[in-house]
Order: sequence, then C-alpha cells, then structure tokens
Amino acid sequence: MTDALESQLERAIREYDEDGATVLRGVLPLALVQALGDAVDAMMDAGEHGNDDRSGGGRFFRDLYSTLTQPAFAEFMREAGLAEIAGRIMRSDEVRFFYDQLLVKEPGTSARTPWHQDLPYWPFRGEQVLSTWVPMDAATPENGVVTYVKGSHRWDKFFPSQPFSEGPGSPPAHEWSPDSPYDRPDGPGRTLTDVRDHPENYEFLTWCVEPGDVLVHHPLVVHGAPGNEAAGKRRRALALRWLGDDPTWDDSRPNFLRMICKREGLPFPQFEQGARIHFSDPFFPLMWSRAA
Ligand SMILES: O=C(O)CCC(=O)C(=O)O
Repeated sequence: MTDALESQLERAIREYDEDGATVLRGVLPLALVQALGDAVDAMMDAGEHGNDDRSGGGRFFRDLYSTLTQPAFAEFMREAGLAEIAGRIMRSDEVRFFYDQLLVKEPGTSARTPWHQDLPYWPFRGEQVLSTWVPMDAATPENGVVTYVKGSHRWDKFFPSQPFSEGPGSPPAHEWSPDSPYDRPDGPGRTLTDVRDHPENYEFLTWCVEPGDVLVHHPLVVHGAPGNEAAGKRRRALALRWLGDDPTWDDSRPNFLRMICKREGLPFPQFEQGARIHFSDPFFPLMWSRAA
C-alpha cells in the first residue's frame, strides 16, 4: 500500500460506509493518468469507438470496455492501484474487475447524468460492488464533477433502471421494467424525482478533484452529474467498477451487460441465478487479493 493511500484509508472507509461516497487525494500515478488521457484523445480523434454525441454544441463521448481495445486503458486498470483501493475500502479479500466506462463531457455539453443508483443496472446483488471515478482533468461542479446524495445508499431503496434521458418522450422510470419482481416504482418518500425537484431536502457531497485523485462510491448511493458549462475546461473521466467477495449473479432484471453483449456480439456470462462470482471466471478477472 502506498503512503498516500495508507494515510487516507481510515477516513475513506468511514465516509464510504456512512455517506456512500468518498475521495482519495493524490493516490494515482500521474504518468498513468496522463497516458490514459492521451489514449482518450486518440480515441476521440479517430472516432472509431464510443458513443459520440455532438448535439447541442458540446460533445458527450462515451465508451464501455475500452480496456478490451486500448492498451493504455488496460495498463491503467492493472497498474494504477485501484483494485487495492477497492479491496481495502470494501474490506474484501479479493477484487475482480467488472468493467470500465469512459465519460467525456467537453465544454458546452449540456447533458446531465440523471440521478440514479448503479446496482439496478447490473446483473448482481450484493454490497461489495464499488465504483472508482478517475478524472483526467480538474473537475468541479461547473464542468461536471459527479455529485452524491449523502447517505442515500442506506435508504433501503432500489430504484428501477431507466433510460439515461430526461428528455421528452422518455418513459417514466416505472414503465422501464414493469415486470421485474423487486424493482419498486419511484413512489412517495425519498425518490429520484424528489432529489431532482427538491434538492433543498437533501444533503449533497461534491468534491473538486484533480488528476491523481479518485472518487469512490457505493453501488446504491444516488448520484448524478451536471453538464459541462465551463468554457474551455474539459471533463474527461473513467469509471472503473470492481467486485468484492459477496456479489451474487442476478440477471432477472434488464441490465446493461445483457444489452452490451448483444450489441457487441460478446458472449453473455452464463451463471446460475444466485451464484457467487468465482475468481476463475474469465469475465471478471481477479486483480487483487489481500493474501498476496
Ligand atoms: O461521469 C458521469 O457523468 C457519471 C458517472 C456515473 O454515474 C458513475 O460513474 O456511476
């Protein structure tokens, strides 16, 4: 463990447990973050990968599983120390890599990332599924840093997954997965709609971050991100997701992995419902072990 991580770990674990999100400062090797940013720029210049939305004046560039196609992403995933960070904060004995998600909001991108929880989009149940959000540029509320609703991972809510659009014509959340046995409609009480419409009722966590820092969040914490309204300030970020010891397979709900596998022609993992994810599964490679 690096000194930078060791000195922040106790605080980070406490905040992650109590608030659902935390920040670690200066824990990532800057050369690797720089190389990642260069690879992102090359991808965006080549325009070969990703979902490239240039409507409305900005540019919202997204990609999934870039670690499979871009050596700099794969090196970052293996070498930057994030698997250990995930394992220490989740207090897991082992950590497997789940997937990576690139989200670039260039200046002038108005698209918000709507309030959501992550777990409803994933074919798992469990507590130990942790996200790390790595900025390649300084990120602030003005250019779209992620914001968390403090403590919302303990609301005992499981908001249905929904299409990532708040625009006219997108179905209300409860119409997205009406047959799912345990997706609860966005009913009264603390709801995603209420977070959006009545922010005064909630406490938010927002950190200004620099390259080398990392944001860490729990799979059930409610979070979202503004668009990038800051002139001349890019917001390139890579989210990397990690699996600890307790997740079990549950693809009874619509989930992003099924959608991606279909779209990319990738094999969809064939696990029994309720099965524990074993480290020998090639889909989720073992990246860190406390015993090693
Ligand atoms: O970067 C963003 O705009 C959103 C990121 C996010 O929702 C996540 O990493 O789970």
